[in-house]
Amino acid sequence: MKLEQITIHYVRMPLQSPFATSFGSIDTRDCILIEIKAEGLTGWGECAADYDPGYSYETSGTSWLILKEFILPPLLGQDVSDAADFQRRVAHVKGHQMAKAGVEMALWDLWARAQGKSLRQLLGGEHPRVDVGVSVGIQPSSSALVATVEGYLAQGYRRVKIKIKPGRDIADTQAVRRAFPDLRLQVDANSAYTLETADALLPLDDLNLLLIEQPLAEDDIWDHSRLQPKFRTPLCLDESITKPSHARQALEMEACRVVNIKPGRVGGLSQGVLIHNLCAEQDIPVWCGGMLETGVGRASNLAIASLPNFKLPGDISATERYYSEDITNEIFTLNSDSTITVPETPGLGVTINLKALTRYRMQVESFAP
Ligand code: OSB
Ligand code: MG
Repeated sequence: MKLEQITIHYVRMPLQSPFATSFGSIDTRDCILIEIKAEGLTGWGECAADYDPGYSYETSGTSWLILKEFILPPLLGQDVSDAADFQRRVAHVKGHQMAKAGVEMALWDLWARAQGKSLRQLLGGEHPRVDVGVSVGIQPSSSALVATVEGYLAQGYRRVKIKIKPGRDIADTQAVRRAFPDLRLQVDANSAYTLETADALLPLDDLNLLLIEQPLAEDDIWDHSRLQPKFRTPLCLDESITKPSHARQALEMEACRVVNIKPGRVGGLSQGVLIHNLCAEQDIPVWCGGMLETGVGRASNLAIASLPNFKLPGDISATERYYSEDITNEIFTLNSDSTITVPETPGLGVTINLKALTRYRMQVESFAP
């Protein structure tokens, strides 16, 4: 489709409650929404980069710059036919996967709308609803954590992930396990340990966890391969996998036994599908991570999570877990079986609430050929 106009919207959304991880705490979520007009249709995408570089080197600020200077100009006025074509056109930009992924998402929305198909159909997703869980930030105390988890269980979530960091790891996880002996439970360290300090995590091996997510640094895939044999619990990589070749290398090194796929982190939905397929061939289960997305990114996550090798519940929670007012008119709710229904209308299956968009928008810029 010939891309006639691209608009980038910088948005700051107030979170329902502060979200604390090993790399910091936030009470607002910044993101860039990408709007592309082509052949009478409009597609929307979301760039998942955070305001600060705690999770990844990419930030909403760097994404804004890279989009404006290097990714959007060569696309304007061009006929971009499919994801492979898009990836070729942005291959001159090293890294900046989240900036690329936001544009790819908007293009998928356009391509799907043009064909009258849902994104799930276009990606080859099979499940009309997907298993989901909730990612719980670090709380003021272990007892506060147990109470927060209890609240989510009362809402119907059947899988919980808790964030950990040095000093807030074993006791917190033990407290949750003691309170909920049968809960599907996993932990996420967001790379807060080193190969030397990660021995502190060994007691987690007795807590029947689904997985331990990203204990070591992003660029320490090799060290994860040294750490995994010390645990019966599967390690899962998040930050380390920023492209399909990293997934292949991690599996060759046996650095993990589960992979977290975030389309944003890996450069787009097409790259997420490639990693999904690679893991499926090797019997490595994957699941869909989250980045506190608005309804736009959430719709995209639901579509990819409906592919068959997404064997573990995703970090895709109901809208109300994140925002009291979302940027989309559609609100995602939790079904009684701890699933969320994948949108079925053409494209991403969501529409933008323009009032909310203008309320939360800090900056907007439009580009045409
Ligand atoms: O590591 O999975 C992560 C949120 C922002 C950045 C990184 C992560 C997260 C989450 C939240 O865990 C998942 C969600 O969107 O519910
Ligand atoms: Mg993670």
